[in-house]
Amino acid sequence: MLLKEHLLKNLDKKLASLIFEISKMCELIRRELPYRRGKTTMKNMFGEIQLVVDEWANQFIIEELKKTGLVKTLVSEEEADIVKMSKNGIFNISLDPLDGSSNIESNNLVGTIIGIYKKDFPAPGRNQKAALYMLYGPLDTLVYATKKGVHEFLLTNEGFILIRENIKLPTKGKLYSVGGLRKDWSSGFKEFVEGVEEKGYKLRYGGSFVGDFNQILHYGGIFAYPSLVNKPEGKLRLVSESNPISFIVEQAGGRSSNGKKSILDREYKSLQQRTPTYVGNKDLIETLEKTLKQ
Ligand code: FDP
Repeated sequence: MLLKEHLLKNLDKKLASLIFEISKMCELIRRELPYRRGKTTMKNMFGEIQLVVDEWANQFIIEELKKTGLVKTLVSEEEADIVKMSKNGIFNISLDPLDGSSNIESNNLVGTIIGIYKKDFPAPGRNQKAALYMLYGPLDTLVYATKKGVHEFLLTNEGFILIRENIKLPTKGKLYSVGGLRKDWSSGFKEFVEGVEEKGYKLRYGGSFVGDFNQILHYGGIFAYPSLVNKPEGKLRLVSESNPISFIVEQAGGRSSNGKKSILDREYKSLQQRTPTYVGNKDLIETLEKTLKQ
């Protein structure tokens, strides 16, 4: 089944149309990746040097979304403020145009992450109507989630075709994928990681949130970019990165946490806010929360 048919069968027309338009943008980003290489001289609001492709993908998605007339406002990792889109738009969008940019040079996994809301920003992630990511990898896949389930599509010459419907995390996970330097982890987090190592979970960390989470969705386990001693909120951006992935993992029967509660229930004051991010199988997240509390 093609993505368009799947969307129209399961969602209301406007949400279906928005997700389909986004999938076309991701397809074009995929095609442009080889031609948009190198660094700009600009920094984003997090002080990170923007790559040509980051900058381009950000502008491209914003312009294309404006054309749909469906989007009222947008927040992006590459924009300091809320971007006003179409007056009559009904959706608000969070965007990470190219997640895992440090993987571009070495040709490892990267992706695009999007959260879709009807509520205006600032809105906790729980208010998302849908979330999706596109993984630019050996295969290009798009995973979208609504409250009706999580589905995966493969980009082919015929378009995006359904390869997995109603994805649920495997009951018993296999992997752990953990960012940050071990010396900067809290003692509770070190203890948790030692525990999963003892239980035989295998370490697989690639340095792109989309890629690292995608393997947890398929094989089960936990992804963590933890709170660090000198950076208590960790690295990942709450609005553009952690909220959409948390929505997807929870719809797939897993859990998200900032160490204390679901990331989706975090209130926030600034678009720049970061959050410790733990996503994966419920049992592991529960053990982690208990260990961190001690
Ligand atoms: P990147 O800096 O390459 O854009 O938040 C962005 C992110 O990648 C995530 O995709 C990834 O999980 C994490 O940062 C990687 O950080 P480390 O380089 O510290 O491992």
